[in-house]
Amino acid sequence: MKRFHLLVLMLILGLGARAKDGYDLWLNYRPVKGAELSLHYKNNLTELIFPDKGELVSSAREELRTALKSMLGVAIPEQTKVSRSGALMVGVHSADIARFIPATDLKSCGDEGFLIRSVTSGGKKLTVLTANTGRGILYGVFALIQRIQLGERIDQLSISDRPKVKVRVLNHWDNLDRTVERGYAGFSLWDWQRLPGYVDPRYIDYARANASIGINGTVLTNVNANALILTPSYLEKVAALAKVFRRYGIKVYLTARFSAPIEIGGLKTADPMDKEVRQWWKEKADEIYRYVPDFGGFLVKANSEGQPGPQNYGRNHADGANMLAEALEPRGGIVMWRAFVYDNKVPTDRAKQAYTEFKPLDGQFRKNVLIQVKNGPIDFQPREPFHPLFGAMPQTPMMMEFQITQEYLGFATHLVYLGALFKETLAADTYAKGKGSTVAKVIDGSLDNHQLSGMAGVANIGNDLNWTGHPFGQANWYAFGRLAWNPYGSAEQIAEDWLKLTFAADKDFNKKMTDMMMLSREAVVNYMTPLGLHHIMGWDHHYGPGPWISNKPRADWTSVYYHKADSAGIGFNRTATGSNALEQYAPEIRKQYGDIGSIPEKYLLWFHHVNWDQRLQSGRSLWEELCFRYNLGVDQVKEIQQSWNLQKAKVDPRTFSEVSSLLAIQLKEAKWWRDACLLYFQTFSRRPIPQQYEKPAHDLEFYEKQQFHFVPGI
Ligand code: BDP
Repeated sequence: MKRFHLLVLMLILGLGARAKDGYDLWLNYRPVKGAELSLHYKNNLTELIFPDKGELVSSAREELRTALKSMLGVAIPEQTKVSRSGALMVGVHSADIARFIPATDLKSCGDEGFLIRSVTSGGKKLTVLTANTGRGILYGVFALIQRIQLGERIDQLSISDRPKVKVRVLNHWDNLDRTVERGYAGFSLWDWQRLPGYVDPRYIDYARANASIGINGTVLTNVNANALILTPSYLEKVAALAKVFRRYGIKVYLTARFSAPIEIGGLKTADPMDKEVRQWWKEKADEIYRYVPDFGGFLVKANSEGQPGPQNYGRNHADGANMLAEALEPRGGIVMWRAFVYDNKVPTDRAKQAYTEFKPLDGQFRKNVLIQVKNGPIDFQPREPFHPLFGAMPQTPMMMEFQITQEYLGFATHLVYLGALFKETLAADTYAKGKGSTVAKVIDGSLDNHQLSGMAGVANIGNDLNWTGHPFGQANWYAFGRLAWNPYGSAEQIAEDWLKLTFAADKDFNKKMTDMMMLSREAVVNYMTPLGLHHIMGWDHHYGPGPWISNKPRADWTSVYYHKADSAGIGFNRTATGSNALEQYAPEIRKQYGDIGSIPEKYLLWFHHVNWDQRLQSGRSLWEELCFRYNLGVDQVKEIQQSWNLQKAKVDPRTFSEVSSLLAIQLKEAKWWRDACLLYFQTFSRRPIPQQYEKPAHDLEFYEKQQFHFVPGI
């Protein structure tokens, strides 16, 4: 009896084991709170009608059933026809549904959008959820479930939504041995050894989570690709995954190693102009489509960081991309060709190289090629200005690549809400066609009228029980999906929605935790790379500070290459008197950023080498401001800790203590960053760290000597 009561209590409080371990993500479907609201849902969900039986509609139906049962505590009867008020009818548009919603209303839905409407017919009130496709239905069902999770009423609905970006994909940097490059949440989810025979049910949950935020594709393999994935024994495994994901509207993509024709095809060359090579790729594409009829296409990293590519044969990126695009085109596949290229042998600023290589190729790519560009010109730093290629290639669809995994932002240990980072880039103005030409408009294709558009996020997911390592890492996965669906969405709103769905606490919690999440991104910038500093992390593994890194095989992998500290000052002069990377931006930006007086200070040292005594907006000298910022970052982590501690009563104990422990590590590491960087930069500035700040715990030598073994992610 006692045990029974405990169980009931746990159910009521939504504290089942699942709620604590984080496995259910934002889909934990807790029981609705409050009798009045429960009654409202019960009155407006008296019966369910699913007129059609397609594969995706069946997934939607299953999800809705599970969700309603769990949230309302009762199984809602299913009928073939509307028999009473409060019915919910869900189906792809058909004659049945046309009685309530005319076909013309669905024009705006496209092939992924949906409509949800409260209507009255024959004296009965009902809700109709419809779309042009099963995928639209699935997204609509998740939207309706989310409304109920958020405690919103559902009796006067008039919702119409569709994604603004076409290809919304996760990029898994997962290797075939299950290690994950730059992954900090365990090993790869893909259990290649046991596939295709054993299909882990977790793949379904992965697909559900993605579908719930509108992600419609997944690239299974690392950009540093292994050609073996394109061989039959692996394609068979890929097909098994694709089968699971298809039911949730998720297409599978693979990374294509450019030298595959040699490595697995036995050819002597991979020259994209060679007839045999071209034929090999065509046959390979046909073969893949035999295994995966709806295969999405290839993601390619070529001639970058040692990966093979068309330049090995004197050809350019367009030649390489077009060869693959041609092979995929008959079946509707696409090529996502990465612009993350730079060459140590090119004697110019690395920040300029992608633009220099790609801009002249504008207009030369086939219609089914997207150029996938990282958000900034260097490499996923805590803060970068937007990549100058956005807005610079109007004839080519440009795809965004964000990094959800926190390679440079404290791994899965630091609480950093990336919605704020993503949004900052998307909202940036490229001025490509005058004021208001935001990166979001480039990405969604609206600026230059492209049908094809895309956004990729390098996944932060592994086989950790809670998927992402840090419980708040889930918010970054969630925010990526939401912003890929709608790049104009608000980072705050998304954070708040995630908090409500995940923790189901009160208003005060939502408000305080949203503020905390928004602050977390500024905090990491301050304690790692304030004022436009970048790429000063530990060598190779990228763990912790390493501003002293120099004398490595490649100059552009060292830190001194980027911060250029000397006795006069610090920062990379990218103006006309320096590398002139600034020249790659629109005149409006050149003008504003070219001047120390008008550049936003967050980008100051990205574009200027600034004198240590230069006065900044605060009235402090550059050196003082650097000391101030590094200390501010540490204080902000303390602030985050305090906010979290105040919510103790509202979070389940397991999550509370996990986040608390991680925040304690984060604080320690924030201090480590601050002390190591300030002591190192002080050797150039030769100025004291102002009295009011905490003294570094050790001397510089101590920090420089730190060595780490078996750091995850490499
Ligand atoms: C860098 C990572 C490296 C990736 C590379 C890429 O350190 O592991 O392979 O980007 O994006 O950030 O290709």
